[in-house]
Amino acid sequence: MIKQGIIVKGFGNFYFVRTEENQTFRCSVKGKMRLNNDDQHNPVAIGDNVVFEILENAEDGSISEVLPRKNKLSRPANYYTEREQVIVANIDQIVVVVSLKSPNFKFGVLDRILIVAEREELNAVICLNKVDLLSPKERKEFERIREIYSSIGYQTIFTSPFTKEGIEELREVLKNKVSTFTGQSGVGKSSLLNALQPGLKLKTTEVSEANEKGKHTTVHSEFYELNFGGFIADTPGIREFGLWGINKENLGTVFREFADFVLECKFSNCKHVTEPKCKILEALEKGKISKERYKSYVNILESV
Ligand SMILES: Nc1nc2c(ncn2[C@@H]2O[C@H](COP(=O)(O)OP(=O)(O)OP(=O)(O)O)[C@@H](O)[C@H]2O)c(=O)[nH]1
Ligand SMILES: [Mg+2]
Ligand SMILES: [Zn+2]
Repeated sequence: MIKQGIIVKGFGNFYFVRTEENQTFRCSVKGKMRLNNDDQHNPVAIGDNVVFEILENAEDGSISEVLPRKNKLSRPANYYTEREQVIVANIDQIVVVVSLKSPNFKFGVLDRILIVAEREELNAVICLNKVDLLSPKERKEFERIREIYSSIGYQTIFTSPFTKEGIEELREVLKNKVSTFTGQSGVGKSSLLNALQPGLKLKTTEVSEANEKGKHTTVHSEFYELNFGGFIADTPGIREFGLWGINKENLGTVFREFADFVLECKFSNCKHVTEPKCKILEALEKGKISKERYKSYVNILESV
């Protein structure tokens, strides 16, 4: 029998597909589909709408087709290739989780994720997590970072799964939407999900004291149904999505607060670094663009 459903979980070579009738089948991907997908590490990802055939045992299935995606988040499959590994498809919004310390905050990591959200025209919400760890002085520093992003229109929430700060606000954001958590390993994605929905009991691990790095506790991506409405994917920690489609020419347009200025630069191919009559440099001078975001822009410009 041929059925259609959504991939809710990927595990090894298997994908768990949920149908409209709320039945879940463990599916593999037809060999032919793998062969036809040379440039992609995996032909399917969680969130994908797929067509599959139920096998004789009535529990397993075989995926034969992926329906067109409305959007996708991917990363290079590994350090050596440009092959794309899709992490999640067909979502309504991204929740980027960051922390000030343990692991330390990095503008570049957040900004690279936001670039991809802009490219995919996805709403991005920023969770500034682990606020319970902060001294008053550190909290001020986190507030300054928060202001940089809220002033350019991103919804920002201070959160802590321990003190429950921000958890109710986060529930409102997620309600009746399909979302995904993303961010570095150890920032607290799985912990936040455990706080949002007590009973889930997702695995979490302490961040290493020695190198301030997370331990990649979450190793597969999975969608969870929220009991207050909606779905959210927990995904393994990443530093960045792939910046496919972003080049030196269009980078300025995916920094959302740059958009108003870039059209006014004297040169239409302005890179906003040394050119005369550059509106971005002018805006930076006047404090209309933050130094931190501009610095990210320059760093990323060198890398694309
Ligand atoms: N103090 C404090 N610790 C937190 C908070 N959120 C998470 N943690 C701790 O940070 C560590 C890492 O949390 P995880 O939820 O495993 O992080 P993750 O983002 O899911 O990490 P990966 O699965 O590796 O990507 C755990 O020891 C958590 O208990 C918080 O708000 N405050
Ligand atoms: Mg996790
Ligand atoms: Zn310019």
